[in-house]
Amino acid sequence: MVQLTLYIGNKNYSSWSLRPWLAMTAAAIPFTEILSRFDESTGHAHFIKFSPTKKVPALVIEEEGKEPVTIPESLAILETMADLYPQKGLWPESPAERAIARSLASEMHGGFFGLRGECPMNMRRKPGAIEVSDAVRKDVKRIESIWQEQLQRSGGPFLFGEFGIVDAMFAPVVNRLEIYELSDHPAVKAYTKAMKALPAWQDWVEEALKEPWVVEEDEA
Ligand SMILES: N[C@@H](CCC(=O)N[C@@H](CS)C(=O)NCC(=O)O)C(=O)O
Repeated sequence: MVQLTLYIGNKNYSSWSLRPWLAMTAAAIPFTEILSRFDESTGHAHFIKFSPTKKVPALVIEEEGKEPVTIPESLAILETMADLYPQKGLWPESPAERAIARSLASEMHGGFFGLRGECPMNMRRKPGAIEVSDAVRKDVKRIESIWQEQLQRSGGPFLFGEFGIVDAMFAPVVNRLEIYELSDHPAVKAYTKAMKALPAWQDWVEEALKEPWVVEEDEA
């Protein structure tokens, strides 16, 4: 039997931590969570104890008789969950749908730099618009079109019907679009409603709101 330990940064701001935590929690995959706070004063030097990239999230997989394995990349953690728990349906079943889902998850993982850079995830922030660049507006347009197309194709409530990896990848964007009032597109409204109804999302937010730490650079 495998033992999974997921290291995360915090719940208010750490968007990369949210992704695997949300998917693993929503899919009822058993894991131990270790919250290791950011420490800007040292450049998060202590992360090196569990993450070779000095970033979170990091997943440690322990299996009897084998060397522990560490995965310090969110999308690779999610892929590994799909491998270890194929019955959880974290990717769509059909190869063609799975290919589209993988493409969208990769697009999120390796793109949307405007939105990610200017509009940090912040669970406790009250909604209010900020000045944003054209790059952010372009990212928002692309996200609106992905969500609209996928909700239409799948019938919702998530991008491929049931909640899966691709939804975990886009989850932090739901918060960003809402708190910076970046979109009033109907697909964004519908998807936000579905995400916020997820018990795993509600658990994450509840715990985020209890955190006292303030990261100035993430307070846009
Ligand atoms: N490509 C990584 C990105 C991870 C990442 O940037 N994590 C942030 C927190 S959300 C971090 O650890 N930042 C600390 C640093 O950059 O030193 C992934 O997908 O997991």
